Amino acid sequence: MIEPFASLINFETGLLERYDNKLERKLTDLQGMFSDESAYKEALAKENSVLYEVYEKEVPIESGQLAHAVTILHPGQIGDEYYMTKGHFHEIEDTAELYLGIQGQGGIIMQDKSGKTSYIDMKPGTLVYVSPFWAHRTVNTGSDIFSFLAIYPAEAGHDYGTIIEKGFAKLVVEQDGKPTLIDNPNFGAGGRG
Ligand code: M6P
Ligand code: ZN
Repeated sequence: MIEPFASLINFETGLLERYDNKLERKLTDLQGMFSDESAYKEALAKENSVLYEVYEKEVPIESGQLAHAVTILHPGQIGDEYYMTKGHFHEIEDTAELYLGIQGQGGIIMQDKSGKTSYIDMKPGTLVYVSPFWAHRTVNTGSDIFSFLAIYPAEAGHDYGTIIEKGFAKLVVEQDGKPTLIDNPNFGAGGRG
């Protein structure tokens, strides 16, 4: 049993205050995931930049508990592709997740096991229901930080392997100054994207 508790999302800064754990994901953590390999290498040669940070409250990892975290995704691109999270299915596949946009402009790409995708634009207040069995990855399509809250069953777990192997069927890229979805030419064929 844990006692009820509260943390605080600062709507001015988009940050979670009074978090327990912080996770940083850098360019090297997304090796092989961006479509434009030479743009990736060029960016990495300059700096192993932090792409996003995940601030989470700690709850017991057991059935009935709700994990929750605020992710700050930095603005930027690798080639035409926006900075993004790794993306994952849940290990316990039949678990859903809620995403709430807090600050900035972004989007979420979701994909089921057959490769069917769904893309939803996110701004502060957008509440996305990520259905069970759907992988999910967020992108920052703005020029400032994109911050969002995620709430999910604590025991759900992260399956990154399927995404590393197959990628997402669509890439979110900037075209004519706008976020655009294009087919991932490498989908299913050993990753990238
Ligand atoms: C959200 C949640 C977390 C996830 C994080 C970063 O906060 O879905 O579970 O870890 O985004 O996404 P990823 O794990 O795909 O890098
Ligand atoms: Zn998830």
